[in-house]
Amino acid sequence: MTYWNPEIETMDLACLRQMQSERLVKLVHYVYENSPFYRKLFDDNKVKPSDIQSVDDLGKLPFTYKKDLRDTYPTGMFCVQNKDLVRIHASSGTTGKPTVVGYTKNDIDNWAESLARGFTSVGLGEDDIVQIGYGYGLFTGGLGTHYGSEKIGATTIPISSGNTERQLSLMEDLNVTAVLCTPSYFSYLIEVAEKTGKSMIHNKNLRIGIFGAEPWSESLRHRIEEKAGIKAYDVFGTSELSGPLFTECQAQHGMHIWADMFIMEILDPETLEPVLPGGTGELVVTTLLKEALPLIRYRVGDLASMETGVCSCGRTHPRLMRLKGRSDDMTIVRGINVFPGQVESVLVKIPEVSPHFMIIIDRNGELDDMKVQVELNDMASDKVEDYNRLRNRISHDLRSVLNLSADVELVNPGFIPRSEGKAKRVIDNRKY
Ligand code: ADP
Ligand code: K
Ligand code: ZN
Repeated sequence: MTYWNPEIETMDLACLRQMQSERLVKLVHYVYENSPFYRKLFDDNKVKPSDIQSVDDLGKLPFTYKKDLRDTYPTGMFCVQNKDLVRIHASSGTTGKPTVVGYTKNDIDNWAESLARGFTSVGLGEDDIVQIGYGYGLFTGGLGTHYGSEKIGATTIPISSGNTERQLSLMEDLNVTAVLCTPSYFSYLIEVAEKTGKSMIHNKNLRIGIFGAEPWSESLRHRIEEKAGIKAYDVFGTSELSGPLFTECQAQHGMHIWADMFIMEILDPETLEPVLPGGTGELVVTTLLKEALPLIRYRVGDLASMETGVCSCGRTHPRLMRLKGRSDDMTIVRGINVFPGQVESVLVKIPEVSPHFMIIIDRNGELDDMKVQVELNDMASDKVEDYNRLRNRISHDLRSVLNLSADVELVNPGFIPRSEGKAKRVIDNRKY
């Protein structure tokens, strides 16, 4: 078993907790002294830094929100002056106005450290050739994973997103061993490779994919692993926390959240109390080491669950289980919660369709109508009776997963727009 930082990664839980307490105490003084935003937040909530003596006092601290970043746009929550900043990124604003995030030299190092641990945990090292298909630029995906990959000494190819033919040819010509991009883009790469007659499975060197930045399902993992002949791992992060940060280890059972750097809470969205162990709730994160933009009890906006036992890989740090989707990505149709991931998990089990789909919601009088456009692939037959049978099967499977009936429209291969980054899965035409 190889670790990047064995002492920290396998540290016993009591020591980790002690470390968290010490860092949390320092953090609350740091933000109070260095940021007018935090000083006011603490004062308004009648909390003094001296009230916080250990992680047990975490619940006394107020929450922070994406809205705070927007209200103080661009840099009102930063705790350092310009001379200490070495980088700025901005979120793509998938769910609203963009936000700006900043980094000191140490912030960049810790971000890379977090990924170096994760990349090592899936078996990557200095002999690997890593193709980075996340977007470079203001989006954190490209540069973030780039620094992590270089940190472990892997040969890093900064191709960025897009340029599909080139992705495939470089992968082959340079004997790439690992690819990083969104799972939807990788599915598209597989599709294009198949069209040109060379399935990725013939690419003997490729053994690892690290996919994230958007929700994806366990069934899509199996499909990708089978079609490309690789091991596929999940990676999670958000720009506010730095960018992509946490990956699964070889156990493929949750993404290790490095507890020396972050405190993760899973809270009941109604009561804001911690959920029972293993339960689903809102992900809330406190950054212990960030300098430029520390976040206290930040409401990330994702629904998640965590596991805390020691992992079979020997790492003691808690694991964030596969995410269902953002709490604000969830669509409510006729009173029922719908996550695009649920639709995906149905479709990947059906050989005649591709995992590209679009959910379209309209309002018909008082009722919501949900339509799912599903793309056929080359395995679909063109006989009418087969076509109807396929539609019925998809409708039936969707109903049993969603508890909701949806109109299924089968569309031709290539009909659904492909994205190079995060895929758009829902068009909501309802007027509110
Ligand atoms: P933006 O908010 O502009 O989309 P971010 O890159 O910060 O930019 O997006 C972070 C969000 O992306 C997370 O809060 C989460 O909803 C989603 N996300 C990232 N990685 C994953 C993943 N592995 N599984 C599910 N969702 C993910
Ligand atoms: K190398
Ligand atoms: Zn593990």
